[in-house]
Amino acid sequence: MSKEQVEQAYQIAKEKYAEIGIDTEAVMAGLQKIPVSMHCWQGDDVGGYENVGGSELSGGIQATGNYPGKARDIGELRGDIEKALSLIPGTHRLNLHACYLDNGGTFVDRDEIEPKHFQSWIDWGKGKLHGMDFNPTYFSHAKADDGFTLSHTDQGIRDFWIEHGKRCRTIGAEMGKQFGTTTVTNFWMPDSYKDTPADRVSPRVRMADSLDKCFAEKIDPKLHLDAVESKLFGIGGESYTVGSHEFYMGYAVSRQKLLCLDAGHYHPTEMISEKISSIMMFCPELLLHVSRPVRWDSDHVVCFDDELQQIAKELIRSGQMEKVHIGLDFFDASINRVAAWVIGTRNMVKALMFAMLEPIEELRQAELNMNFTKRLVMFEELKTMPWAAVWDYYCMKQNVPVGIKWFSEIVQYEKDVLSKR
Ligand code: RNT
Ligand code: ZN
Repeated sequence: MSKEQVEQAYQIAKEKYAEIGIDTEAVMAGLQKIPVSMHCWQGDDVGGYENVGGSELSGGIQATGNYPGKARDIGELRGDIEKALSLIPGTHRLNLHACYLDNGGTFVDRDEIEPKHFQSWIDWGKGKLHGMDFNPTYFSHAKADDGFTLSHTDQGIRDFWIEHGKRCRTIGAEMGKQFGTTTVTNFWMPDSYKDTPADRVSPRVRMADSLDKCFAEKIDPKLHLDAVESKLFGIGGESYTVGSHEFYMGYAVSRQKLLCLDAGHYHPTEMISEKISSIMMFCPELLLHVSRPVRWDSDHVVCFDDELQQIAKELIRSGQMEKVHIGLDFFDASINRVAAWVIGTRNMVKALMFAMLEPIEELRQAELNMNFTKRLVMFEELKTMPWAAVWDYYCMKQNVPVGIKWFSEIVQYEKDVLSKR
């Protein structure tokens, strides 16, 4: 499509939306202000650069596939992230894991990391990113090999991981300070039993106690916020997960922390879109790990499916986007990794735009009047409104490729860069 055609299609769409009371210009202006936190770990299959040549992934998560071209070092990863960001409309955030530290080639253990090990990331991100988010890495480490970290029976191991958590908060706060936007540091621990436990209580008591120790230091919430992430099960931890949904919901509400809802961490018919409104009533803010579960895997590339659309609608309808932090969490090693980032992140932004194009007041009114017929009629008609023309125009205005054109850039990048690795 030529520039003129994109504009023509947009003009028609703009008029159609105006008829139902939607100002597409305002939608685009609003959309531009919503950053998505793109996760660094799609680029190298969650390996990190703590050890030369990457680490063995543990903690019940798996990146499957062996597509060539994975980023072998920080430089390659940054290049790949830059390529992905150049194809995604808007200004976004980068979500880093502690194991992506820049240790200059000398091993630095998790209980020794400092802001200086992330300074090169911060310097690189300035001017490119809206900000950074952070995660302690409680997996792929000898002290996590038996499946337990902060809830371990051994006090020494717990202390090691508490120290890691504290240091990660300091690093997160430094990122928040240097970018001038709030960094969310998200705690996910794989602690779990493969088989039925005799005691479900004690590990949870130890986990809560360790987390309280990690969070003891008060940090300015403008710079930094803490989040905790639950999970249903992991590979090798099928029978009992210390950090279940109930555990973290109770923890987050009682400590006024952010709860992280990962779309892949629930029973197959349980949807996080249904949970958002309740969590926002009782937690100060909300973190999302937008992902896509498929059978046992919780981390497929985010598609423009029903659940993504519902998630975006719940967020936008809440009218409290300032309390929402949108992160992505998927890792697919079976396709071009840069393309995976672009597909998932563009879909997230696209779903937000689709949600913003909804005449929510009219829908609410129909519902208040018990006019469920009108509500259903409107939902169905909205699906075929020309929202894609608004999306194309938004991409054009943001100077990123329109439609499938972004993919030719990936094909070229694979030829020029990825295939030479
Ligand atoms: C694992 C959690 C967690 C990780 C990342 C790498 O099941 O979803 O968020 O995916 O920390
Ligand atoms: Zn997650």
